[in-house]
Amino acid sequence: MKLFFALKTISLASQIALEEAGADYEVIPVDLQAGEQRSEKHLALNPLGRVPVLVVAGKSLTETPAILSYISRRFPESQLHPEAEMDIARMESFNSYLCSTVHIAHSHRMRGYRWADDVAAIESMRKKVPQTMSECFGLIERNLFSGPWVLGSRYSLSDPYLFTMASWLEGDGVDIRKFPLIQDHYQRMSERPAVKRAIAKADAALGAAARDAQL
Ligand SMILES: N[C@@H](CCC(=O)N[C@@H](CS)C(=O)NCC(=O)O)C(=O)O
Repeated sequence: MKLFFALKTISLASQIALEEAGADYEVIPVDLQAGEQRSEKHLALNPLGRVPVLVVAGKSLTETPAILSYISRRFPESQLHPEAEMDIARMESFNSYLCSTVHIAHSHRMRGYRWADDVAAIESMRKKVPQTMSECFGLIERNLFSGPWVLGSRYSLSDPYLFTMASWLEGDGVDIRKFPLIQDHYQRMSERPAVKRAIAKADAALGAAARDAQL
């Protein structure tokens, strides 16, 4: 398996899940700043021009909820997927909220050009990000998060997904301390060996890519 990723993006959630599952995979950096996501080569993998892309036996999988779900089913022993139907539905509901609402709110900071051409409109969208991200995380803290993990006592795919988005809060102008449950979750996630391994592996791949670029 090959995971096409970029630093500080949602691809970290899939990478943590691969680490939790003990999967054998390779990470391949995509340079978003240089626009590599819009290269012919990357568009052949993901016509949307985004990361992550998980390539399995030559086939591309895109969209974080689907990639996470694939990893949990491919590695059932990892227990990343709950057994009870209602827990599975709650996990999917949470992950859908992150994908369809929280990620979009965050994207208004750097990708406002997707929704408007007018410079003032783009700036107005950017300015609203601290408010919309605070509202999203407020809802998670009050209504969606059971604790100590998203679903309660059971660690699941929702945890690396939430952790990755919580890592964006500072850059989005939101103080994580406003959300004590999420702050505690973020801290505990940071200490998980799978999270440390994922970050180290991504850093090493970027180091290698930077070295290759200099050759
Ligand atoms: N719905 C997709 C969103 C993927 C996405 O937007 N990824 C961002 C990074 S967080 C990206 O690749 N952006 C590059 C661009 O917009 O040019 C998912 O959940 O995987």
